[in-house]
Amino acid sequence: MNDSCQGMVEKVLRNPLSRRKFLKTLALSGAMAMVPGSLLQAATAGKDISYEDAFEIFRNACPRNCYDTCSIKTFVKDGVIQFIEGASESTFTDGGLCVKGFSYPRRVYSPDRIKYPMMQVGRGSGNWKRLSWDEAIDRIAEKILEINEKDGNLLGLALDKYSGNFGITHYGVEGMMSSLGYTTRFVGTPCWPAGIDAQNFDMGEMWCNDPEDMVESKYIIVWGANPAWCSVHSMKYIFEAKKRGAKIVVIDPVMTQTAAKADMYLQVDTATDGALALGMARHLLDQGMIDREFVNNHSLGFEEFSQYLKKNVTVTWAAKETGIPAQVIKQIAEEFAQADPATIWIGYGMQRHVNGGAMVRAIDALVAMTGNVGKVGGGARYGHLRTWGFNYNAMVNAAPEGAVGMMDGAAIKGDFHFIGEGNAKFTDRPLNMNQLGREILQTQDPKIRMLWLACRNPFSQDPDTALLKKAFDTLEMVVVVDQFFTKSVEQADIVLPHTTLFEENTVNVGYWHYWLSLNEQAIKPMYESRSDVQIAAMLSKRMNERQPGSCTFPTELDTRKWMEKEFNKGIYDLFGLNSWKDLRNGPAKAKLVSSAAWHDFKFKTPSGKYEFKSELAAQNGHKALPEFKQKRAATGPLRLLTPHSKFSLHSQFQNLDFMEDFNPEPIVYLHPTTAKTRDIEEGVQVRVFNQRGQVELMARLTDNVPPDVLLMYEAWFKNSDFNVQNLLDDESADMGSFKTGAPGIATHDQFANIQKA
Ligand SMILES: Nc1nc2c(c(=O)[nH]1)N[C@H]1C(S)=C(S)[C@@H](COP(=O)(O)OP(=O)(O)OC[C@H]3O[C@@H](n4cnc5c(=O)[nH]c(N)nc54)[C@H](O)[C@@H]3O)O[C@H]1N2
Ligand SMILES: Nc1nc2c(c(=O)[nH]1)N[C@H]1C(S)=C(S)[C@@H](COP(=O)(O)OP(=O)(O)OC[C@H]3O[C@@H](n4cnc5c(=O)[nH]c(N)nc54)[C@H](O)[C@@H]3O)O[C@H]1N2
Ligand SMILES: [Mo]
Repeated sequence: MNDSCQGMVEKVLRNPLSRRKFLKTLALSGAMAMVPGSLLQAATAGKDISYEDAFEIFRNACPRNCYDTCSIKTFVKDGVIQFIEGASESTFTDGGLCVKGFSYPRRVYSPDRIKYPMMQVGRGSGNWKRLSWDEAIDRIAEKILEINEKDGNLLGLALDKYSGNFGITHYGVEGMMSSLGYTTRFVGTPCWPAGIDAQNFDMGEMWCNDPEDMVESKYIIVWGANPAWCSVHSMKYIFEAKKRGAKIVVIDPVMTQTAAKADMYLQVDTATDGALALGMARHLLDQGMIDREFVNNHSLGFEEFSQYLKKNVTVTWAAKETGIPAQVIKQIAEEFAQADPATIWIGYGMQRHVNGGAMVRAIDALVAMTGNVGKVGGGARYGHLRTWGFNYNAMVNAAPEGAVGMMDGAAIKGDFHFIGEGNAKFTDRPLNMNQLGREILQTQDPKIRMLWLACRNPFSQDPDTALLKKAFDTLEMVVVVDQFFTKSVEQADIVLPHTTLFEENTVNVGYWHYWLSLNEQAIKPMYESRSDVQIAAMLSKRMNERQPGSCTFPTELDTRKWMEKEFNKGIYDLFGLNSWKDLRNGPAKAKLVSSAAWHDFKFKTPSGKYEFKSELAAQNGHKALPEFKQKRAATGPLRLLTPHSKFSLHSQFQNLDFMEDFNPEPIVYLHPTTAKTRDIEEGVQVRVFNQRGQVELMARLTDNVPPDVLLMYEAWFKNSDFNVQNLLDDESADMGSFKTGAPGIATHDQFANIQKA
């Protein structure tokens, strides 16, 4: 920003009204991330207004399932949120939020919020009647007791919860279920499980470098990720690395906003990335461009991997598979191997395929054989859970005396489930979250009678809407805890109003950066909303009133006390805190020994080394080596990609008035040649369809997408029937079961056709 621009900004920022308007404009234009937090601070600090005096300031955190998990500063006057900003104390958030983050006040004060507990007379009818909390909870308690009475256990009660809010205390929902008895749990994750397993096989754990150390990289490949939209705060590190001379390469079938900022963009054929990585590996082997020191001392099975490459892989073959010219494959392989350090950001979008886990393993191998694992500025970056060592006291609840469950012991595996301790004899019943409809329809003895949805919106986020609807029709009661009348709420009997992040206390960490943020209650709960743990306490109270001893969850609960109880010595030591109260001064960063994951080369694999050859992978039904795995055979003429939008986080945010202004309607993007063969012109209404269903929306022609691809972004437009899930099936990804208890989902291995509406 130049001086005169800076002066103008300062002037605008001095007036609170124009300041807010300015921030709003910036936020909505997506330019906010470009304004340094320090400038916003400098513009007001010690000048005409000091916001410390004018407002009560609270610490908050964005609890959405997002790389960035932003630290927020909230400015309140007379009990009303006036505006929010990114916390400047976090070098990651760096004083800025994303376009969605800046819309939060519109979310809190949206007239569309669910205000009271309500009951729908006839699912899908829209005939909602207000209930008191007492009536709502009583109906729910009655149904739970009825199920126990009928079946002799509570396996007919199922929980489906995922990532609506990752605040640590929200694991109280799982605790609530455990405290009722043994129930059915939808396990796994629709998000990143194939890659998690892949990294566990290769390195023994998913662990990534601090994203802030990307500034040290000399070569960055962003492989199947779109941080310009999905992790806006990471872009400053990529830009800084570029400024210091790094080359940025983006590999994606779609020419994304991230690709537009790169030095080089490779439009790879979808789901052929494994071939590309292996082709690069073969070329490096031929050229002798291998880090022998790493391979010899810290890895296992490189010889077998080399043999595999020599026998099965050529650059010519890789070029044919991927659509990337052989010369380019050789060039980026050599550049990657020569740069020191070089890193690959392995995107979650890339692994949502039937061969997604295998592709991640091939890419990991490329990073490892060039000696970039364990290096500052290097790394096969995917994600981490190293800062998640809380107490999870809200979920540690024993089942009531005499509760009965599944007999086959330890049925739920993986690190990602928060389930009751159990009692040696019984466990919960795990089902695959990614096949919700199918599982509800198939499960018997006992059948699923009642479903509890919290932090989860399957009718917007799960495949095959028609199948899901059929499954929900078999359920006797559906309870949804949410903030808005979502597509899933439309299919519920009872809806309970949930607070927004500003109305409760919790604590947040990320799975990408290493920051910890407090989330303080900044305003009173709006209307009659309550948080997930408060609802659990209300339910426990009523269960025990109706049948003493039927629920072990606490019956009274203060969200702040529960937040406090989450902290322990491990967390304090890791973040250098004396007390959680220190976080009132701002978020804290983990005191890392090194910014590099695996800096000590002590891998957590069975051999303690990086495993090019993994027996564990073989034991789990995969190839021991990171071999090529074929993509899914097409089930329709065009591939359908439905990745994440700039304006929404899954089903959240796009329903707010700000977003509707900026992104008023859904769009399908297709290549002009594909459009031409179907007589489709720019801007016309089209029908995208396949065996499962259809959607109608506007067509946009662009060569940013390849000719074989239809691209539309997942999102919930509240005034439209548009739903990408009408078109998806529930095909599984190759990996995920090992660490998350269920395979991932092949979200991007979907096919459809298109014609004029
Ligand atoms: N087609 C397609 N489908 C996809 C994907 C894709 O790329 N394409 N991506 C997949 C991925 S990566 C993910 S992570 C999943 C996400 O799937 P979900 O986790 O289901 O998605 P969200 O829309 O983020 O959140 C679900 C609901 O939680 C509610 N909520 C927010 N805060 C709270 C709270 O504090 N308490 C309660 N009880 N509810 C709350 C929100 O209002 C929202 O309705 O979707 C997957 N589905
Ligand atoms: N604005 C915004 N930010 C978000 C989210 C959001 O919904 N909106 N969601 C959050 C969540 S839960 C997640 S999981 C992350 C997701 O973050 P990302 O992984 O960055 O995002 P996605 O949109 O899922 O997919 C990224 C890219 O993968 C590409 N892709 C699909 N198939 C292939 C393939 O076969 N090969 C290659 N090379 N690329 C492929 C898509 O074209 C897309 O551009 O973002 C988080 N941040
Ligand atoms: Mo996700």
